Amino acid sequence: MAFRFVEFPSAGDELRSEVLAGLAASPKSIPPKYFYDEAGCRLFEAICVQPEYALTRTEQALMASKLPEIAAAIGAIDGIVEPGAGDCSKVRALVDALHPGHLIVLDIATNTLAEAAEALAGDHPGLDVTALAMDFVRGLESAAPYLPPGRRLVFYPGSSIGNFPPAEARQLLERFRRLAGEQGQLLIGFDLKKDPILLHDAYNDAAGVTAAFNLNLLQRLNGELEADFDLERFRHYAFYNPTAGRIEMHLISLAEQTVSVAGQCFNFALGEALHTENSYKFRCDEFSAIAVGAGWRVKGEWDMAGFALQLYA
Ligand code: AVI
Repeated sequence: MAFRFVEFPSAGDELRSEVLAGLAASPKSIPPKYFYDEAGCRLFEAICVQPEYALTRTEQALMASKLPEIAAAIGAIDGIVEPGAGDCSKVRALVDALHPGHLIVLDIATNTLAEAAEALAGDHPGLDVTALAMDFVRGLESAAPYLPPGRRLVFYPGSSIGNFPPAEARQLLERFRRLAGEQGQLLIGFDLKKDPILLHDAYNDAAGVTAAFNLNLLQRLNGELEADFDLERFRHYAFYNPTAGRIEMHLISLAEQTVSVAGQCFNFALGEALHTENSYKFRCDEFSAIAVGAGWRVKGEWDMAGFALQLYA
């Protein structure tokens, strides 16, 4: 088996500076990429199987039912690159259908990525697997030396693109364009606009897993930044904002309180919101306008029950 693991300089300093800047801002916010420590990765996997969170199941069903058609539309490729691959579960079916020689997976969740990519390499003896532990939003261009020559497919499933505001989503798609290269393609999944009650319920599951995922961010800061957040004094609050076309997730302070983070004090008023995530929802034409603006050309489109996959060249 061919497997290599490269860890880029620790994201620890960025966690500190970005969290302190976000808590000092008004309104307060923390980037959603910091949800994914080990506990956060496990909670996200649990979200994906909640009955209310149809996104992952629907994407899997769409991939499973349309895979031969999607693979035919993609054609022969030399390598797949998956930014934000996490536990590498989504790319397996594509690898089996497309038989690329190379797979490059990138993620900020170092341990989850390393274990999953090594297991995937073990299951595919002919595949050359490279796992790059990095914050790809900052360091995507550092992946260049590890890319195989030839026809590359960038795979970005799971509606992760929805976690970026539209202007940043467009910039990221431009960077994917450069990453893919001349003969490159992009297969991307995104959640569609739908009944707002369904969207609301997906981020307010009855078992409270999304609430635990949101609150785990504070737990992480307690452990990694010597913070003293009292999780009992913050409430998970998520809602669909139809004007902005996005789910917003917040942690609402249930009291007037002062929290210490990395030696600095931050005051929270009663009812004050700490904004932790946006999850944009699109119509197919809205999304393709962003991708075309980023230099891509639509090559294929498949959708099912409120979720879409688009192929670009
Ligand atoms: C990773 N991302 C696409 C998920 C989403 O739906 O925006 C993250 C998530 N947040 C709460 N539930 C799931």
